[in-house]
Amino acid sequence: MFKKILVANRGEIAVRVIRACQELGVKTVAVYSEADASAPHVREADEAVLVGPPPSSQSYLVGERLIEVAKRVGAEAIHPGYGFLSERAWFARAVREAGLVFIGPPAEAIEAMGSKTAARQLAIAAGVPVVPGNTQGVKDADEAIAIAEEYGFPVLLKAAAGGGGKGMRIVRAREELAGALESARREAKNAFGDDAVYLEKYIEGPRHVEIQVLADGHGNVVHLGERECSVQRRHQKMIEEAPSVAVSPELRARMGATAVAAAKAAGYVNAGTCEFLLDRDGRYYFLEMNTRIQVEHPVTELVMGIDLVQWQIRVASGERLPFAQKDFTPRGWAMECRITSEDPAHGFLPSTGRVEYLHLPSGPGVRWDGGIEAGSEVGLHYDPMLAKLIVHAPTRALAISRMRRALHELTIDGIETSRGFHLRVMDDAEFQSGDISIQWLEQRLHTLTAPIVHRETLRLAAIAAALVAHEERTAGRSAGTSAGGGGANESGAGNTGALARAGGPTWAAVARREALRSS
Ligand code: MV4
Repeated sequence: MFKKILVANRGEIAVRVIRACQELGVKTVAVYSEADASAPHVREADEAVLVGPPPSSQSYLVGERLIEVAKRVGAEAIHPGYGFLSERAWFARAVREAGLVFIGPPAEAIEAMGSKTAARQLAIAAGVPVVPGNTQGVKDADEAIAIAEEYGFPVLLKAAAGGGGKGMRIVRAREELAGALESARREAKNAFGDDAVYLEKYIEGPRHVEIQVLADGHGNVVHLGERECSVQRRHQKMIEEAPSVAVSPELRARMGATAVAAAKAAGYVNAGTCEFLLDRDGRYYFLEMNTRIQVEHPVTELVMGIDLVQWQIRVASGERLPFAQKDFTPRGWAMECRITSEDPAHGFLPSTGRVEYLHLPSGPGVRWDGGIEAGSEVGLHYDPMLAKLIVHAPTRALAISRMRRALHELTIDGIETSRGFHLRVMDDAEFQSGDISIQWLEQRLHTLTAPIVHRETLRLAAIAAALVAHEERTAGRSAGTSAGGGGANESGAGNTGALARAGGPTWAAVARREALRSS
């Protein structure tokens, strides 16, 4: 096992990797930008090194500097987390050439999966089902029209170098194809420096289901079942769960075997994820492979009872996987809500400021993977995802109740977050039924983010306001203008207690808890 690992990331995933290292008895070195000097990942690590100014292009993305730091402090390996340098083949190669271990797949596997057309060719050669379409960039509009007519409209134009939806265009009719091809090319060129675009049949209303794989350097590859990731907005996932209501044990075994075949074909080692579209008839199509640990890995950890980040480190140090495929059957249900500094009431606009107060949920089946604390400054330099709230329960319905309970326990003051949005999803009947697709959230967004002011809520708010006003008048009469903090607290507690007794329903309990917490 390694003695010391450099964690080339920030936020919750840096903390997650540090925790895994602590449990393995491995020392950790954090790196940080000037904006992160007092961040939790810096404090939790055994050592920390400043690597540059706030913009990630001058800090977390400067691979050569991170490698230099690793060598200087005597780290033997680098864990890249997700995002940043995690899927840059050149970085994985540079780490290896510096005599260090990259805790992730070989550079060659990153490259093989990095080009979507190359990944499709590799998948087809391995007998992995892909969406009907071509595997080379299209030459021009005439060729694109010929291919589209072979498969039938609608078709989807995709950037060969792409991923994450950039350079994608749905084309529903022949007349639209030339224009769409032009704009897809422009977008692809801008985003990836490569204007190659290919074409697939467009699958309507599928689910996004992905399979976790884990491979060691001795040829052993297992899959750890699926994650359901359909609740997403603009290619940003919001809620993930494991297992998926749409995946039977039989389908899990088939999709799992497919993911293992794709991983083997790519010479894959370490943790990785194969993304699939699952259509309404239960047919599945390989989309791409994510060659990193993913944000949503905890839901798999909870249902499979395995620490994926520890196993990333173990296989990178040369250990063999001790598991057989039959060791992995999902137990219960896990669900994750991404807690972001975005304002759902205003189109998910990024929110910035200081976390003035933070109360974390706990209790049975609740896990918080976070990178913030009270006092943290949330700016615009990095991703708005602050933390993940993950629950585990025996059934999906109980996981939803548990998530609702945990979201109620969570208080984040000072910035807007996605908390309230998640509460509304948990209360949504369609979400509860599990009948969702990748289009579900965007179709439903309006109702999920519209202000809700029921007549009854208004009436209760008016009663509460009257009671508070009365309390203040009474307090003003009995206490002097220099009344101490203790007195004010007592009267506050008594007041909300009275409200809770008077009101009865949940609004009063919620108001009481929130008021007591932030006072
Ligand atoms: C598709 C598709 C429908 N048909 N391909 C989105 C990003 C990239 N990973 C591939 N994506 C899609 N490819 C065909 N032939 C729909 C999507 C898609 C999507 C996929 C997974 C999760 C969310 C999505 C949101 C919009 C579109």
